[in-house]
Amino acid sequence: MKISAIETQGFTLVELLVAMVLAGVVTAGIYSLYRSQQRSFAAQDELSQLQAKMRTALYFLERDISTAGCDPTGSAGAGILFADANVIRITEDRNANGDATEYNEDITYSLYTSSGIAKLGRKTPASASNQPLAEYVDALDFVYLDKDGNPLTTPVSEPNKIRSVQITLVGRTAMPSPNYKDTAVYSNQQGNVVFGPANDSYKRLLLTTEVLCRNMALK
Ligand SMILES: [Ca+2]
Repeated sequence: MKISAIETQGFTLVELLVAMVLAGVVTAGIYSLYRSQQRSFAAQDELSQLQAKMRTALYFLERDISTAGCDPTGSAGAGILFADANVIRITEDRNANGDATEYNEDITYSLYTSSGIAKLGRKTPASASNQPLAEYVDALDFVYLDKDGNPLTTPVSEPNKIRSVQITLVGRTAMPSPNYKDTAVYSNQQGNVVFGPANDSYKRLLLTTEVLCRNMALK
């Protein structure tokens, strides 16, 4: 009688199987939720990295271009030396020694490719090689405006007429996002397309600003 009582209180094989299946379903559900959360965190991380690198790149561009032509002695010949739609070369005599060809004084910005990755390069001085400011940059676009705010044809034949520069950057995440397709067209402040549609799985960010070149008004 005692043994029989224990038997009736135990699990049948069917009950055990049902319990195992239920446990399996719950575990699979938890794992699936965990995976999707993990993917979501990774995507968030990619996006914040993209924002950080783009803001840093734009900060350098703004800082250097806004002080182009700084020439305290008036003898360094500083200014905007080359102004094309995707390349800019500026000089400034930061240490006021009458020479604007030194490191951090003669600066060229352009896109270049190394190890198969498109990068925004900052080259200084002119004889140096590109230093990467940001990776996975799809577009770097400059629009040069004269004193009346009219765009100058590029490459600008008379860079001394430049009073402000509209800078537009398009960058993407390093990793693709599953189930995402970037069909967007990216335009500069003039409404001209600078990139896209890429129709790929990378998320992108466009940053644009207009920089006043105060020293250029003194030319
Ligand atoms: Ca100098």
